[in-house]
Amino acid sequence: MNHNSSQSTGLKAKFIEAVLGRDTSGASQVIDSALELGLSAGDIYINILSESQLQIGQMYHDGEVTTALEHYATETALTQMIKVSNSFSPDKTNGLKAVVACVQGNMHSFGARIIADFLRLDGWKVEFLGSDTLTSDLIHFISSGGIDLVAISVSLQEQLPYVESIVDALQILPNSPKLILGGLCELTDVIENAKTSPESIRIIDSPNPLEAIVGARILCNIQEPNQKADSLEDYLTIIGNQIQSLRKGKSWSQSALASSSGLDRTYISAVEHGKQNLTIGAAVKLADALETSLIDLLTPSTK
Ligand code: B12
Repeated sequence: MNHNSSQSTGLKAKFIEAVLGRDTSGASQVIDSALELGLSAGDIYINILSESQLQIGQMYHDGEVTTALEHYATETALTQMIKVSNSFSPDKTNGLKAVVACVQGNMHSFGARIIADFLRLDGWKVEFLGSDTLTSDLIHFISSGGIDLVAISVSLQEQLPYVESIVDALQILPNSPKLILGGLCELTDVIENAKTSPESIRIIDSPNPLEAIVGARILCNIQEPNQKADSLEDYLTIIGNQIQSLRKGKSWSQSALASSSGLDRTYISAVEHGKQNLTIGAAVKLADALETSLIDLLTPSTK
């Protein structure tokens, strides 16, 4: 494990301990330490805040913590996210606007909030609506116009009819925004039922928020011409080239990057050749080793 990964693992444990001990200022101090240590936004969001949310949320689902404590944990993490989000700013804005919301009935707002913050850090102007948004109100909100992308989080099968209503409503809007769907629910039927064009909708079935960013960029066609990615394969090739050029910029062999990142050399070789769908953990390790931010590593076309 490299330096930053072991730091974030230690900080995650401290954050969970503070939250379970209802020590709000202790939890805040953990995130202050992460920022002072220079951890990247991606590292703090993914390895500390999301991981803690998953762990404490699972304790709630297993009956080990009360609803009150789970809600306190969620709100504490969300408060810290504001601080983290305010500590980083995008390299440049892309002039596009996104609305991020949880579909009607979905109380799992945490993941959607991460997507909202990652989009903002990727240069989007973002309106985040939080949990459980009434379908008719959401459609009305979007109909005001000027919105390029709608990102909807879905967690349970019973929410699918609402998603279908949103898909149908978006299709008939003038300048209809693109739509990305994600969350903890199987969504492929939505596209089949809606018979919408694949150019206007994309399902992201990965817990990796960076895949949401990539999907959004592809849908809204904001790659630079020489970086245009039409598919995941294209994107992996672009990322592979980016990692290789950062490595060569340090005059490192693949073995040197392997030892610095704690990853296998053959894995790095596959990544550089665009043959490996990077896990989020590996992306964080590579970004740390190459001394770049996760977002900059994975969205080279913003440079
Ligand atoms: C925390 C939690 C809760 C919290 C949510 C707090 C909050 N404000 O978010 C509370 C306690 C409210 C809750 C309630 C319930 N929960 Co719950 N919950 C969880 C838990 C433990 C973690 C979810 C989480 O925050 N993960 C961390 C975030 C960062 O990850 P994420 O949500 O997956 O989001 C990422 C991706 O999915 C993706 N993504 C998410 N949204 C979007 C949107 C777009 C556009 C894109 C591109 C990507 C994307 O990117 C995100 C960032 O990495 C999961 C267990 C699990 N393993 O996931 C269960 C889980 C999601 N819950 C579940 C259930 C069943 C429920 C309840 C029905 C339980 C109950 N009987 O009351 C209720 C439902 C409430 C409702 N109507 O929505 C099930 C869902 C199963 C399913 N899909 O069929 C899970 C999987 C638990 C389980 N193993 O059974 N839950």
